[in-house]
Amino acid sequence: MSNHTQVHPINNPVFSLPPLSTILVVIQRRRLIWTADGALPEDGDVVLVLEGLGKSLNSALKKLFGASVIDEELVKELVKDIQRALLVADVDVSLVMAITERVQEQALDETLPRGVSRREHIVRVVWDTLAFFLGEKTVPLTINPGKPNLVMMVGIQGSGKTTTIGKLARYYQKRGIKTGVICADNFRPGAYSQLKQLAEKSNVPFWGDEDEKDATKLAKKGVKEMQKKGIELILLDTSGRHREETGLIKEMRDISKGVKPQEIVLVIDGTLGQQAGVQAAAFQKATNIGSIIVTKLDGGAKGGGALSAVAATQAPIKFIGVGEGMDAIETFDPTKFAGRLLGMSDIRGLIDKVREAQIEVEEDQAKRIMKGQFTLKDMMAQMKQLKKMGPIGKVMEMLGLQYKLPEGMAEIQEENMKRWEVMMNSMTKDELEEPKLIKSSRIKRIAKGSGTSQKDVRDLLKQHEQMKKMMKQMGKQRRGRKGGIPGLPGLEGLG
Ligand SMILES: Nc1nc2c(ncn2[C@@H]2O[C@H](COP(=O)(O)OP(=O)(O)OP(=O)(O)O)[C@@H](O)[C@H]2O)c(=O)[nH]1
Ligand SMILES: [Mg+2]
Repeated sequence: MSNHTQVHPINNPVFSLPPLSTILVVIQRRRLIWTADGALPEDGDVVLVLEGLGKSLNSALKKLFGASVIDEELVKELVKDIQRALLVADVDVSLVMAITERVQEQALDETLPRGVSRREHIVRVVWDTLAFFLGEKTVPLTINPGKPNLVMMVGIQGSGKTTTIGKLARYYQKRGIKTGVICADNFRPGAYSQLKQLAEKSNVPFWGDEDEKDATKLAKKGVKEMQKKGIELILLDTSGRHREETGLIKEMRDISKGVKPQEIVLVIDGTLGQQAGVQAAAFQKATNIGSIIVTKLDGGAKGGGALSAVAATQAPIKFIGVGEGMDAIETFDPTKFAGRLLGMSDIRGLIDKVREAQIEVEEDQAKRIMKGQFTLKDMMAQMKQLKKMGPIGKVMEMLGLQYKLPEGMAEIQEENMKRWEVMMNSMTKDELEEPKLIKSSRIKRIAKGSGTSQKDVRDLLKQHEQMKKMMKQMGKQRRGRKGGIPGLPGLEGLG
């Protein structure tokens, strides 16, 4: 879990630095440090689903970043650490071997892409490998808007079908899809009222009939009712009746024949560990399972095993359940998920973006800046690079930066950045290299030339000075290996 206090500097009275320079510094800090010595975020965005697994993978990678030399020995150690982490998370042994072999093979691969450090390369290999073994990226449920789309949930007793239906109803309702739920579980007492309550909470129509004993008839009637209401997404809850698959699969087939769902979703309990894979395979063999939802990944230590085992059956995992609450559901994106396991929210996205924009900071430049030699020209270059990477808010997200900008703040900062750029464009080359030259007459000239006020120019200079100081400090801390920007509560360890 993140230990960041979520006080945003802007809202923090102790914090006196202008926010934009701070944001720039924080963003640059991460990039520069990656470039200068390839450091990994101290804890990053580790709001983990599989906390244990994530922590141990993260600390395995940290070793990599702490090491002074990267050689075969170190890679072997890293591979061992990863193996241990995966095995403890109940990942199947053969899968663990396959994963780590791949890492070992590629980690010391001689040809590094341009501008990628060995450390970055290894992180990426680990990342790619995990994502690869977690399966393809899937799309959420396929829904044709304006038409009734019937999705049937199946799964053994207690796997989480009813809860998941409640979550999905809310998820899709929020996204503007008219959603309704049907209870076709005439087996478990209380099934009717359980779903009814969930539906009421999420404000979606519910249909059920406690007196109807035939599940197929129940389902059929329900679907008709929902169609009458013009419901676009009909979620059909079925009974889990059995602890094992056989009897359940028969009932499932009967209902499915009766109502012809667009998609059958198998709900599997993630605390089953590797056994979840066996179950997924059995269902897949017997019926036309369209997708899988793995639940209860918030709890037990076995989630890693469950996920990887289910993924290994090639069944598309579309959502994961991460709690009992109605919002505790997430779409499953292997790449993102692997990143979270490693403690970074989207390193691949970042690396790709950096490549795209060709904004590799030269190592020399990074080191120079962190020694405190930071000119206005550097600042301008950084802003330009930042702009190419996308909106500030998005960039921060990609970097796994914890704090969220208050509503509208990213836009304001972008406006500020534009103004800075105009001012800098009115400066001479010498001034950009040596801001100390900029005294009052020059300030006047720059303000005039850029259509801004003298105060604006002074502000810019002040902010540049602050950034310079902060960059230098961060360089010092880096050398002393202690994170944190002074005066920036909640940002400790972001480098
Ligand atoms: N922690 C956690 N609990 C969950 C999750 N999903 C479901 N549960 C819990 O698991 C239990 C069973 O969930 P249900 O939704 O009733 O399961 P079901 O598959 O409908 O069960 P039957 O109708 O008896 O077959 C409930 O206590 C849920 O709160 C999850 O993602 N995390
Ligand atoms: Mg149920």
